[in-house]
Amino acid sequence: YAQKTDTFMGEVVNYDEAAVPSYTLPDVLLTLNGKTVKSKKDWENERRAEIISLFKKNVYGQTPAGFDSIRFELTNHMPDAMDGRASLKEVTIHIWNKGKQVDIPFVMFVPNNRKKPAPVFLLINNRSKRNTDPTRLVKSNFWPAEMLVEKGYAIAAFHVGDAAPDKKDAYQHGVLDQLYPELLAQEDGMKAIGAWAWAASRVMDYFETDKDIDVHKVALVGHSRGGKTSLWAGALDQRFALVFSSCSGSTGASLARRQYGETISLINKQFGYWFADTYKQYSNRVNDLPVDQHMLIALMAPRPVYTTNAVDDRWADPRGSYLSLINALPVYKLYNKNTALTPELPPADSPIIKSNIGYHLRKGIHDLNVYDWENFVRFADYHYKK
Ligand code: GTR
Repeated sequence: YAQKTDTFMGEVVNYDEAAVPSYTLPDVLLTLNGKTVKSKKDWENERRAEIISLFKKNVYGQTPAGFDSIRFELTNHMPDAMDGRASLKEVTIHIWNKGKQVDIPFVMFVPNNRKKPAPVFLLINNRSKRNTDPTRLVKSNFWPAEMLVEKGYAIAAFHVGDAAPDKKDAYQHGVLDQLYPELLAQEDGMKAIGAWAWAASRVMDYFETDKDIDVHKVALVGHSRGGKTSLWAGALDQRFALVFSSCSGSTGASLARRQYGETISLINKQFGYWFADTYKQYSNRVNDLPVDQHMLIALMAPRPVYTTNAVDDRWADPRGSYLSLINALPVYKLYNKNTALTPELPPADSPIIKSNIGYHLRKGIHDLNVYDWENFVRFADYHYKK
């Protein structure tokens, strides 16, 4: 017996499919001045940029134009980590803008047994740094580094807190107040998620300088709030070849208009500091939002994208997340990119791998675990033809 409603922060939370209101999604191919996009050229030259600016203005906030300089400092290098199977690199990225500086450290293991630069998975880590322990005294299913190395992939991670602390009273202390104070003053300026996505792109800047890494095979992974971020970062920065989003839910992969589980109103109440202030105006009028999350998925096209849900994670609305994928299909079709998506949400533990849009619904709770990573690797193997 599953409860059909709940209350949280003074609001009713709907978990009843029958109570999902009827809604009309904004047409991903229809431009603001009423033109239907029919070619990838029109998509790329017109509608794609329009959708990015709608997400900036109304959801995730405006992003910075650039910075004055960047430097990568190798702070630790162990060529014989993991019993000789991998090289450990710890790098600190120093970024300067208008005389101020931010340091973003990250950790990476690169497999030693290879003849070519390695493809890499970069995790946007929103949990404790213990999960990405460079010493490997702590091993975590959230970042199963040994398994990735064994399968021929490099694995890297940075922590969100080094770009913007994940706290409502402290998120500004980092990228925002140091480098881009003007964005903090703007009603539609980016906040924590914007800063985390920006940091993912700075790690990408580093990969472009490291001959051990195949820059054409950089996969971005995020879970939950990190999964919202991986989608937004993948939309903004097309250097990411593959994007994985685990249990990202509201303002990630799930359609807002379904109002199932976490709503815009609830996420703004609890986590307003992740999004632009302008997002608050949609708390009680979701149907006025000029975007919905299928348009975020569409921004990945023609690159492969993979999202997940967990059966017990109704808060993240698994069906609403699957419907985002389905409603992003028109853009993949412009590129003649086929998918193996079934019209309805697939059963639990039946991953869709051989497809430009991949998906699985996993049994169990809201998490990112070895089962998820194993399927991410299968998806990458398939697309990289390994
Ligand atoms: C929840 C939040 C979700 C999701 C999650 C997480 O409390 O409501 O949107 O981001 O946290 O990041 O684990």
